[in-house]
Amino acid sequence: DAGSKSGRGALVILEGLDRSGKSSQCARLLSYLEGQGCRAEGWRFPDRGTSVGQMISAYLANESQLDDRTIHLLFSANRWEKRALMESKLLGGTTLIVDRYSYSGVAFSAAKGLDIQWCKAPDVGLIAPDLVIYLDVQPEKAAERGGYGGERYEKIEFQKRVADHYHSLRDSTWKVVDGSLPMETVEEQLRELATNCIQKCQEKPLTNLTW
Ligand code: 2DT
Ligand code: MG
Repeated sequence: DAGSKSGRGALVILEGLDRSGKSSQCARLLSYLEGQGCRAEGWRFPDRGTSVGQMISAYLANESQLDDRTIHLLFSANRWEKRALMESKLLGGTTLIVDRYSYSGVAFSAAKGLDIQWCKAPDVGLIAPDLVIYLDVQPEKAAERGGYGGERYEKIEFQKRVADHYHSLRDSTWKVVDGSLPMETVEEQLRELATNCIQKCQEKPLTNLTW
């Protein structure tokens, strides 16, 4: 069963544009897994609760200005400062459902024009996800969903470039889910993907992100 104490937890990442439904779906998936007796936690990046996270949050709110490479490295540092805890949770059998990870890091910074290899480099050695679910929503559709919250990056032209970069990052660990389908349909697909993943990776060792 998905909640077996014997194996490690799974690292499941949700990625997608702003307003693609990631946060709602993460919450729904988490409560489903908990209801199944599976040990699971919901995480998100940026984690705005740390001191690095507070610098990121101020930048996103346009309360501070930072050089593009500097903010990129802060986003990466914000994952590095959580790596040890992430590893111990996973090895202890807790599944992590994570709203954004290194793919957001690369897609958003590359959309500003930074070199992709340069963007990938600082995240080498973070824990590699077992599953990346990309919620695929057209930038125009995402923008219609109650609009954006006014943070930096929440502009349609920018989101289109982010979408292109996400596209080029897709690899074998990715599952693309049509995020424009009804919420319940998306939810059902995520349940199935996550449950399969949790079962399959129980006996697999953790690996590091190499891109
Ligand atoms: P939320 O709206 O999900 O809080 O994200 N971002 C995120 C980056 O540019 N680099 C990163 O490494 C991460 C994790 C995406 C806030 C914004 O931060 C962007 C949207
Ligand atoms: Mg946002």
